[in-house]
Amino acid sequence: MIPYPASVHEAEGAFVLTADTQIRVEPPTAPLLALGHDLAAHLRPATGFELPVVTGAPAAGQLRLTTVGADPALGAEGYQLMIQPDAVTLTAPQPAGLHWGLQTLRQRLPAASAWPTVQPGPWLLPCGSVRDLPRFAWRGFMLDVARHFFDVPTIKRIIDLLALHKLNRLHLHLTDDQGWRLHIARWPALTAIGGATAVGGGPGGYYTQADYADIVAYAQRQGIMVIPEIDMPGHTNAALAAVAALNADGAAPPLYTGTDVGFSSLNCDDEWTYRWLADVIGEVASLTPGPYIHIGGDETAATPPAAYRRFIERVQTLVQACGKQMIGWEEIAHARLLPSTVVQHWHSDDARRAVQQGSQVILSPASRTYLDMQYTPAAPLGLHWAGYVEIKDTYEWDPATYLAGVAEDDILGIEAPLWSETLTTLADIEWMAFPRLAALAEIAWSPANRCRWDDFRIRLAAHGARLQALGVNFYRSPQVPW
Ligand code: TNX
Repeated sequence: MIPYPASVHEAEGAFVLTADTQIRVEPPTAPLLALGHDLAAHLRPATGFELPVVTGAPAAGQLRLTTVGADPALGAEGYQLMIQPDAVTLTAPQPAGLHWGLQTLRQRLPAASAWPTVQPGPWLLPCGSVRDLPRFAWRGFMLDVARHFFDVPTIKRIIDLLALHKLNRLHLHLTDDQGWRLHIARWPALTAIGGATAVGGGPGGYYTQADYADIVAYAQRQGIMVIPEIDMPGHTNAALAAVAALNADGAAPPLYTGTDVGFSSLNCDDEWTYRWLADVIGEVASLTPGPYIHIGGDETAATPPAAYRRFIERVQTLVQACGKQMIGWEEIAHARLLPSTVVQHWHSDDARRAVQQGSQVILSPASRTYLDMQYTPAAPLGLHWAGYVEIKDTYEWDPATYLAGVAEDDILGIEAPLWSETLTTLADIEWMAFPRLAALAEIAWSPANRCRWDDFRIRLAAHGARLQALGVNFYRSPQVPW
């Protein structure tokens, strides 16, 4: 099981999944019925069993999903799983907890249960009980869809893999120098012009608002919140190329297909910039059911520092006016922040300033969690400005002691970003993300005293068979006894 549950008791015997097994949900509400059907859909291909979802009186041989009698101390995401010879009972106060418990249930079955075609079985669930809830509320993955664009089916596939690992945040880096990837109705040139290319000069692409709503809804059904990032005031060449009036001299620069950073900036002293931003942030907010909007704020070598601070404070007010909380990369801690603003650490000690201002922090230390770092010098994909990041590097650190002046209570959670300068396909994404994302998921979810590398690498080897069954193109690290 990855991430390893907070507490596990093993017992004798097993529940055997057969052609007669039913899935029973109680009470029969729409979210619980949907979870029952999800479970059946996961297990049907490999087992060949129907696994009907029923709502009547309990009977022997059932997989039961229920909120009845759940311990409220399990919170928004916790669950209890009891496996006995005659029944499997998953209990949680909230549907989200049942959803995470189902991922544990899937992982208690043999890896063969994850294949898309019928396998021989038998389908044994070892008896025992699990009581589980997450360490951190924020367990994230970021994908850069700006340097290279990835279509909706690719994003949905990634969402499925995040859910399997109990990750609950998908941060989409939607804009950068090389591309603007979300349609803005009042400014269609942003995507028509700014979305037309990518790193290396490919065709680019963008999400319509319907595409984006589809992603958000698909993620929501899997317990995952989507966080949109519109990066500013730097990383804005695509916007500057699309909307000439954003430039101080009124002249749009050409589109950019290289990989330099820090050369573009919005004009922070022009009121027109803020009127345009109010339109953009307003539309993004209206597409966002969650409470957060990420405004980037990183690597602004082309913005004078005082103008940068004023800019961040004004944008914070704009985000707040839309009823949202602002998130920004660590550089924003140089501005005056509201306590509700969240700061994302990536490589400096700016996060300490954020904590001193009362903000919470998301930890994404590049040398640990940047999934775009090469595994080794021989790895064909990735960069190495923060070093080489093997699976053990991603696993073996404790968020609570990582940054001086940033304690466990200051940490909203952790997130692994995947920047896409060198990545063009789903296979590339999977190879960079897995298995490092499994390591990140465990340190985000499991209690610190359960996170032991020697134990994790053995479980990861077994988990590899499951990833293979799911068709994931993962890196066979020599650190793991596959
Ligand atoms: C730094 S991390 C960046 C990105 C790059 C990344 C490459 C951060 C906030 N900015 O613009 O894509 O390094 O690893």
